[in-house]
Amino acid sequence: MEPKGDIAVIGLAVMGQNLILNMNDNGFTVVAFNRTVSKVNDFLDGEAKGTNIIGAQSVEEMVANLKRPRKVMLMVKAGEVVDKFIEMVLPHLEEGDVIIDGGNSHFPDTIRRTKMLEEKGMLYIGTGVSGGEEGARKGPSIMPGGSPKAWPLVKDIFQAISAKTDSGEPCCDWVGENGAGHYVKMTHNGIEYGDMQLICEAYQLMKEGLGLSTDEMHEVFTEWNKGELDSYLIEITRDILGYKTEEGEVVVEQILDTAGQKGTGKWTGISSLDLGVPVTLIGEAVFSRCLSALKDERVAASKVLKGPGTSFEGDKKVFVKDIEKALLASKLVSYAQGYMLLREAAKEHGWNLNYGGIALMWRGGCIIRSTFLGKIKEAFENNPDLHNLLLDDWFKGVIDDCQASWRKVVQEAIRLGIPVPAFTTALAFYDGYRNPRLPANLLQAQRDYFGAHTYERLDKPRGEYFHTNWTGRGGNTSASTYTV
Ligand code: NBP
Repeated sequence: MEPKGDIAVIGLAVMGQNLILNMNDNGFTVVAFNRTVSKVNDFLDGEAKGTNIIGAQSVEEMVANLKRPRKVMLMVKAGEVVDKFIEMVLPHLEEGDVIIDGGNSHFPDTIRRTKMLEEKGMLYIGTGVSGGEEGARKGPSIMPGGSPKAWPLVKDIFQAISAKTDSGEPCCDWVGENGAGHYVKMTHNGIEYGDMQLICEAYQLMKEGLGLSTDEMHEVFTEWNKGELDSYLIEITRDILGYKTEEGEVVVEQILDTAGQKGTGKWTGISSLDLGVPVTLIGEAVFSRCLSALKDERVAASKVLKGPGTSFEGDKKVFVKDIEKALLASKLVSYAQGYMLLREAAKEHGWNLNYGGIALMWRGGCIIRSTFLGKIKEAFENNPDLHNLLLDDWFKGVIDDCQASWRKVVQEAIRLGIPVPAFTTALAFYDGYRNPRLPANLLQAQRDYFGAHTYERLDKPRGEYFHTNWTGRGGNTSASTYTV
């Protein structure tokens, strides 16, 4: 009998099951497999009952049910498990077959796996899938990269199951070679960390600084979601603040204030340090989670360390509007930094990234989805060579409009002793980026003073290096290998 399966999915946890059901809804025949095989039967008897989904009891049976070229998608825990399954599946595949990793793999692993599989004549895709459980079921944002020849083989399936923008475009397109898809997903998650941190800072300013109740803040977020900030994260924050148990308990206020993390924000920070890109807002967002995790230390310190002891004295309504503008301006900086990172990574890895297309992929289905992403797409449509989003007319106009409020919010937060690291770093980046003369001249002098690291001069061509014998004792020999 001819095999019927269009694609196999290994991994029947929340993401795998929902993606399979989504594929089935879109008319594809999916073969399901899982390490714990009993879960295959549970799935077929439960959620998958009455569908065309085929259950496999072994890798052999799974592969035998697939049409050629075979497509096997892994939706399993990232890390060694992916390598283990590749090893298990590989002997049963033939040249031109495709293995797809849809988990949150780290991009260097995807680069390595693509190379290894291509050397064996197979094709590989590493794809970010964003949107959580609901996205997987109803339409996630999908960011595939890897072997370019694999894209036409999976395009129909991926674009059919992906989220769609309001104008019906799929939130899924080819990102680039080897690790590009997972890199873009990692950056997405980093930006998600930044957006969440900004929202949390706005919440703390309103709660501690202005003394607003959760009901009042629910109203504020309801309003914000009707304007430029309209986004999934503002929407769920509105709902969280409005959520009460039957007994009237405001659940968010009962939650322990220590944030967890799974590593994608940290990976983004590490990559930005490796590439020398100042992605400061995501860095602060990761560190803020780390600081929150020091709960016991913070509680102890709160009894010893004093703040300014000041309180807010202005017009609360006006200040809430200022916070909205500070949030928007900071968010713009965060996305500009994220795109700076993508640009540098593309240069480093030889990826030809479609920047507007990436904004479109994030437009629907994923956690950072927002109307504002349409503006990023427009910015790259207007100028495909745009060097920095902050230089786009729309971005510049918004920052001009928000700047006074942004500065007021940061000043007031500092006056009140309320930590707003993401708002602050965004503003510091903005002021640094627009400054033609930073104090790095002094820094270079210091480096040259203690380590003879040399410096370039304003009045000489770039690439010509000078050393000063600052103390009269150091001599005129400059360092060639010692770098600080
Ligand atoms: P998990 O990340 O919890 O992984 C569960 C799957 O991995 C199951 O099939 C499990 O098999 C298998 N597995 C594990 Br755990 N250890 C294994 C091992 N040592 N050997 C073989 N198989 C093993 O599932 P998920 O939350 O559905 O996520 C799947 C992927 O998608 C992950 O990479 C995740 O980071 C990514 N992702 C998740 C979300 C989300 O919202 N959850 C969103 C976006 C992306 P078993 O049933 O036999 O234990």
